[in-house]
Amino acid sequence: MRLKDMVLTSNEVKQAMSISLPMVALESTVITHGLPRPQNLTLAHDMERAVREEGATPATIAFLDGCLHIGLNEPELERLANEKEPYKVGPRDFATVITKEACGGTTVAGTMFACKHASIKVFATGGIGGVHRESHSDISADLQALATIPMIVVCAGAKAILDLPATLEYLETIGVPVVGYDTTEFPAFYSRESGLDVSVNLATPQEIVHFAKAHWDAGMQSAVLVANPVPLGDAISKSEMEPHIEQASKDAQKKKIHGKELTPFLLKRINELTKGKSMRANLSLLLNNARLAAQIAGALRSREKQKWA
Ligand code: PSU
Ligand code: MN
Repeated sequence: MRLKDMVLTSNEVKQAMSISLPMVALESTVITHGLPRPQNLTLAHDMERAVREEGATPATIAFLDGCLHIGLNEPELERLANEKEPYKVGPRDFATVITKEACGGTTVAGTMFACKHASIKVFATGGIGGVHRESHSDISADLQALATIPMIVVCAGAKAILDLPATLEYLETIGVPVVGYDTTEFPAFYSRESGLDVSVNLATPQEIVHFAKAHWDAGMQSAVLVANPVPLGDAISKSEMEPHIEQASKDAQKKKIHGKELTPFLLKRINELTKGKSMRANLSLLLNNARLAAQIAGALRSREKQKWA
């Protein structure tokens, strides 16, 4: 059996693809592991709505009963958000969920792999994974996917719980350009500032598409990472966040939490320590990224149309 035999594409996505409408992929680990219930389902709806409002079609990607879904209908989305023990599905877990006929949320890396299969070029997430502070050998599979799958990924930087300088060095090593959207500073997820530089600063979706095309025309096979800072009103300063992140990191080490449990544990613990403030920033940046990704998908479509006109 080939992957295509286990892929189910929703009617909405099929129709949109048949007439080449702009399309934005959305990941689902944020639904299954990143946010508590019921905020996870509300967020999933809000992200899809944000994409539609900008004139693009959302394709939320996830595993249900061992099948890889490209686009979920309403009952499927509700089921995923309420699933008791969903898997967190990175590339190494595809065979596990397929053979167990299980359900799971796809990570950034897992979602990118699905996008490659479905020929979706634009993807929105919250923050990518990277090199962890707790252990430099815990490097997210997201980085490997960014190195090898040519598409545009919109995020609010890497998650602040990571070692950001090490993550940026790694991105440079694997040839992934980091585009600051209207900023020269690499955003740090909850915060707009990190003290670290992006590789290029671009101000419009059209410029981002132009840049990505140049990257791929030059023969590169890697992704273009767009870093979109969290909206001002919901941003939390780095100095306010840092003690909470350090505390959460200490707690994780004390509890010997590692591997795929580490990121969900840290996000949850930080939400407790900030009394819900970090989750508000997280929700806000997710919507902001969905909007920008939809605008980029629109610009990409316009450019392709011009090319064939
Ligand atoms: N962004 C969020 N919340 C999340 C994630 C991203 O706002 O929960 C998820 C993504 O799916 C990402 C994963 O791929 O966290 C990274 O996990 P790890 O460090 O184990 O690779
Ligand atoms: Mn990890």
